[in-house]
Formats: sequence, C-alpha cells, structure tokens
Amino acid sequence: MSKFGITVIEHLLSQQRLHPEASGAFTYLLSELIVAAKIISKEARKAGLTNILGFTGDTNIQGEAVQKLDIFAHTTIIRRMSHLGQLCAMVSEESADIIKIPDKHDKGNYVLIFDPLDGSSNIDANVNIGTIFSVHKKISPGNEVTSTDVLQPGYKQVAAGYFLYGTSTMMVYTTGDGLHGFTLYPAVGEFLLSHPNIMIPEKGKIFSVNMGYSNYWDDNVRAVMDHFTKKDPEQGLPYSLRYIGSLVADFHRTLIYGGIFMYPPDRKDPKKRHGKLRLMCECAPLSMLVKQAGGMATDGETDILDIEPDEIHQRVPLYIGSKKDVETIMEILKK
Ligand code: FBP
Repeated sequence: MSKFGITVIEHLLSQQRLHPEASGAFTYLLSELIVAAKIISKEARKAGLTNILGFTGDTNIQGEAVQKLDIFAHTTIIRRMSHLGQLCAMVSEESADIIKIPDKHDKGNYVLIFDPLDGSSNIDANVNIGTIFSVHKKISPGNEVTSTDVLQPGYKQVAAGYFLYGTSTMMVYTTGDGLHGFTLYPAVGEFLLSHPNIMIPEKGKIFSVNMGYSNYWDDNVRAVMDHFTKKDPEQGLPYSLRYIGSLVADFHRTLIYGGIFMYPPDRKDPKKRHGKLRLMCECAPLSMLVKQAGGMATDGETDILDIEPDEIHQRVPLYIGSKKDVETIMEILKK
C-alpha cells in the first residue's frame, strides 16, 4: 500500500518505532490532541448555524476581545488533555498563567503549549483559522512544575504542529524527523497522510506582511519591503503580496508555495514594539516546522529557536519562510 493514506496514528507509531526508548506517552498525548482538533473543526464548520460566532464580551491577557470560538477551542483542549496523565502543565494563549494539572489527575513529563484558535479576527468572516501547538519535556526534578519546565528555548521542543481549519482540515506536524501533512477525511473522520516530507522552496515569489503598518516601521524594515516590491526581473522581483491575517493560513501557504511571512515590530501600538506574535505559542512551533522543511525563521537578528523566553506571553518580531529570502532580509536589516 502506498504511503499516501496512512492515518496519522499509524504515522505517529511509525515515528515512535524510530525511538526504541519511547514509552508511547507522547503518541498517546498527540492522539488526544487530535481528538480535540476534530471537535474544534466540527464546531468551526457549522459556526454560521450555531451561536458560536462573535465575542464573549471578555478581554484576554493580551488585551484582545475574546471570541466565543476562542474559548470553545481553549476549554476543549484543556478538558481533553488534563486527565491524560501525560502532562505536568499547559500554557494557552488565552490564559494569563501556567495551567497546572488538577491534583485529581495523574501527571506526566510533558508540557503542552498552544494557541487554541489562531486568526480569531477572521472567524466571523469565514476565513481560514487554526490551532498551533508545541510540546516540551519536563526538565526540573520532582513532580512540581516550575517556570524552567515552561520557559524553554524553541530548539528544545520535542514536537510542534498546527491544525488548519480551511477548505479542508489539515494537520501538519514534526517530532524532529521531517515535516508531514495530513488531511481530515470527513467520511471516516481520520487524518490521512497527504503531504509527506514537506520541503519549502529555497526561494519564493510571494511576500506576506500587513502593509497597513508601513508608516509605523523603522527605516530598515521599510527597506525590506522596498526590496520585495522593486522591479528586478533578474531577481524575480517584485514578489506578489498575499496577506490573510491568520498566521496559520499565511504560514501554510508560505510552506507550500515558498516565499516569506513577516510580522515586524512597529510603533503603532506600544505592545507591538517587539512585534505582535507570541514567541512560545506561535513563533517557536512554526519555526521548528519551517526548519524541518529546509526553511528559516528569525526575529531579524537571532534564530527564533535560540531565543530564551523570559515570560510565557513574550512577543517577538517574525521573519519566516524560504531560506534565501530570510537570508536576504537579515542582510538588509543589518545595514
Ligand atoms: P490570534 O488570532 O491567535 O490572536 O493571532 C494573532 C493574529 O491574528 C495572527 O493570526 C495574524 O497573523 C495576526 O494576528 C494578524 O495581525 P494584524 O491584524 O495586526 O495584521
């Protein structure tokens, strides 16, 4: 039977066999996260028909108005993952602090970090949205979880991925052995392998950024945009501009077609002086994925995976995508 079409669980088990020391705990953890994503996908698909569109009226730790589907996704993941006995803690974009595992449940050696619903500003307009996740191993001794277990640099992730709720529902993940994409086959309710060993083109033709902030950028950032919009057919310039405004969707397109996605720092909002996107639940997991696909990710100076987090909701600038395009950006930003 061809490789196409195996289920994600079969794939996880084949990945597990690559690690004879593996206990199966990680496979169990991801298989439950997949169930949570199927529930979120089902709810998102009928969003226009049920009372799940719009805002809850609350504001989250980021100062953003919370969408009903945000909270549905957040509570669904916590409910499914808390009782597994594989986690010692969780971090959600929607929670101010580390989410401890209730005492009534067994605890494990993994930390799950997630953005339950990325692109929430697009929910009501029926535009692609997603869930992003990152998994770390507990490093401190004893049962109690400490901030050192959570505040780990991206290169220490044992797995990362996202679910994309779009024309089809997809799962893209890595455990460090290549990057693989699966498509949910609604008729059987299974994620089937559709994109094995994803590799991003070395150089692209598309750049993705919210040009609406250009008046708030530093000159070196504007120089980057001048580069991608200048007329130079020999260099394949100008690039085409695409921007959905859902990180998962913009990243997925960049992964498949190549090119570059950027969220530079800007002076429009003091909170975004260091960019808008969250290091731990958005930038680090996507950076692990793009690296597995032969691409690169930087904050303009440092590889995103080498940044030591100071706090769980830390924001960083993000330049992610095809290797040659990221290298070009770092050259320009250095000037
Ligand atoms: P959340 O929806 O998880 O808060 O993510 C932030 C986000 O919506 C990203 O998905 C997207 O890339 C970015 O913000 C869009 O920001 P802006 O509207 O400033 O361009």
